[in-house]
Amino acid sequence: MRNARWHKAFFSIGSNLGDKLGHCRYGIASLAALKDVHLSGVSPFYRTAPVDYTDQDWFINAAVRIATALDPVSLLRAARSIENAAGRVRGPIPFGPRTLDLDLLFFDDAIICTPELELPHPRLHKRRFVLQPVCDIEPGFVHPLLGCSVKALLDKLDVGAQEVFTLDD
Ligand code: PH2
Ligand code: MG
Ligand code: MG
Repeated sequence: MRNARWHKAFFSIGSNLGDKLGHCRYGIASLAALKDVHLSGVSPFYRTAPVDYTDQDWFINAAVRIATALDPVSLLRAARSIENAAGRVRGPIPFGPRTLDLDLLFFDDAIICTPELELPHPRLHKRRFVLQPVCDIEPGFVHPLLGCSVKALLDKLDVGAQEVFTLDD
């Protein structure tokens, strides 16, 4: 590859159906196996209480950082194919149960707002299950719209809200 520019991106990984941990591991391994994608950071796994739609099972969540020569939309589409390969069925409940969810959070400092892709992810700054694992990888990463670090965003969340435990707890 000549003159490809390499970008930094973060994904949130989640599952609350079936073999949750297995699905998350499959998602991470499949992202790492993509052409023009290299894994540069992986968080621990967390057990997390469901948010937004609470009448569903707890999730396993994690985050990864990658270096990629892909563009954001190609990366998004590749992630959607991986979700589908993990048996993801897009049901009627917007925030409902899923075998595998790979959410593109950041792509460098890109700000994108199209029907297909919104960057940074529009809800990431309110979600402990996203911010905690991203902070495990790179606490100083700056949210390009909010202008503060992911660690500062994590510290702003209400104490006690949104239970997040490491898998060993
Ligand atoms: N994903 C959702 C909705 N709610 N809650 C937790 N704890 N973890 C998730 O990954 C999650 C959620 C929709 O994508
Ligand atoms: Mg999601
Ligand atoms: Mg998603």
